[in-house]
Order: sequence, then C-alpha cells, then structure tokens
Amino acid sequence: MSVDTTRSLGKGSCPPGPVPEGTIRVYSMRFCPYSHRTRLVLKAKGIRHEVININLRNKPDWYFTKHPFGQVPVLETSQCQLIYESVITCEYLDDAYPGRRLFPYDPYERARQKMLLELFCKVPQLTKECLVALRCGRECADLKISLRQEFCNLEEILDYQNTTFFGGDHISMIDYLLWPWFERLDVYGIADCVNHTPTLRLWISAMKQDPTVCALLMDKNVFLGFLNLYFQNNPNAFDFGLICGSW
Ligand code: GSH
Repeated sequence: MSVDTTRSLGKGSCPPGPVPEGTIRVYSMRFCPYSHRTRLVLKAKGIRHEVININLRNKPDWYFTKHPFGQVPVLETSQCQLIYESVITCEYLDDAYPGRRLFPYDPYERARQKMLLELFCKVPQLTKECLVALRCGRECADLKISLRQEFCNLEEILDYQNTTFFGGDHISMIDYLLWPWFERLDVYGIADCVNHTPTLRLWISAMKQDPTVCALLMDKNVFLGFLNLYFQNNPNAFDFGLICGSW
C-alpha cells in the first residue's frame, strides 16, 4: 500500500521553492487517476522525486503558473521545466531517465501501444459518469452498457494477442497507462462491468502482482472516505486518511 503523508496545498499556501538538483517534482492529487499514471512510472523506473499534492477544490493561485488550467499531474524539473498531460509526463520520464524502458524501442510496437491508448479513450469519462450517477442516486444502466462494450473491445485485443499484458508477456507502459481506472472499478461501485470479460479480469489479477502497482495500491476504505467527503463538497476530502496527524 502507498502511504502518503503530504498534505495538499490550497489557496493561501506558499509556492514551493525550486526543485533540488537530482530530483524531479510531481504536482499530484492523491486520488487522481491521471496522476496515478505518472506516479506509477516514477516508481517503476525508480526515479527520485518529490510529491506536492494540490487541493483541486481550492487551488492556490500560484498553481496556475505550473499548469494553464490548474490540472494535475505536472512535472517540474530542477531546470524549472514544466511538463503536463499525464501521457506526456510518462513518456518524458521514460525518455529522460535511464533504467527499465517502459515504452517499446520498436517504432511499430510503440505506435501499437499508442493506438491501444486511443481505443481506451472513452473509459475515463464513462467511469467518471458512472461514479457521479451512482453517488447522486441516478440510473446508470446505459453508462454501464457502454463501459462494458469498451471493456469487451479491450478483451478482444488481449484474446487476439494471447498475451497476459497489453504490450506482450511483460508489463509495459500501456498497462501502467490503463491501470488507474481498473484499480478504481471497485471503489467506484462498478466492478461488475468486468464480469463478462474474463481475460481482462486475468490481466487485472496479473497487474495486482506487479511490485510497482502493489506499492501504489490505495487502501479501499481511504478511497471511499475520500469519495464520501468529495461528494459532500467537503474541502478536507483531498487530505482524507493522511497518516501525518490530525486535521
Ligand atoms: N488530460 C489530463 C491528463 O491526462 O493529465 C487530465 C488531467 C485531469 O483531468 N486531472 C484532474 C484535474 O486536475 C484530476 S483527476 N482536475 C482539476 C481541474 O480540472 O480543474
């Protein structure tokens, strides 16, 4: 399980100082699936980094100098370079740092992973819409049908390839880019959407064995606690479950 002790910064907070040499900073939000992508890549490659969590309901003014719309994730280097958009941050980390290569070197295989990512593009919005509908007591049967269809498409790819992971027999970038939404199915209350996709469920089980995925797995009760507060518009939602003391 990952234990994060970094309280999120909101309006009125001081901007953090320069990023120390030899490290990289990620502006994140503990429950954000897009930031989860970047943190998975940081962890998988063993990159020394610091995490600054942002209170997205009460963003500090200075944060708009890091990202034009104030979104997370953003990477900041010790040369004051800023990199945003989760997929771009992951590719940057893979290119800029040595060690385990996550995107394939082979141009076709790399293109294939990016095409797969395009096939996945409806899933984030659909899972979010399901979550909101369920939390607001609205019907979400149609949304779930659409989500199941997207999962069937992914299932077909795995079946056709006959591999454990989307990039082959070993975990690679595409798996880390898709994973955050699958880790959330249970807490979002839509785990039944993979009931009819057994190969995808095998992929989920294989992902849960990966040391990087395991290291960042979020405690389910903490996640539910966050969601409860978030949907009550409670400004403390982003710091729910912090181990560092009272708030
Ligand atoms: N396309 C962006 C990416 O891939 O990085 C999406 C990032 C995103 O939507 N992040 C959410 C955010 O920053 C948090 S999960 N929301 C705050 C806002 O949009 O104001």
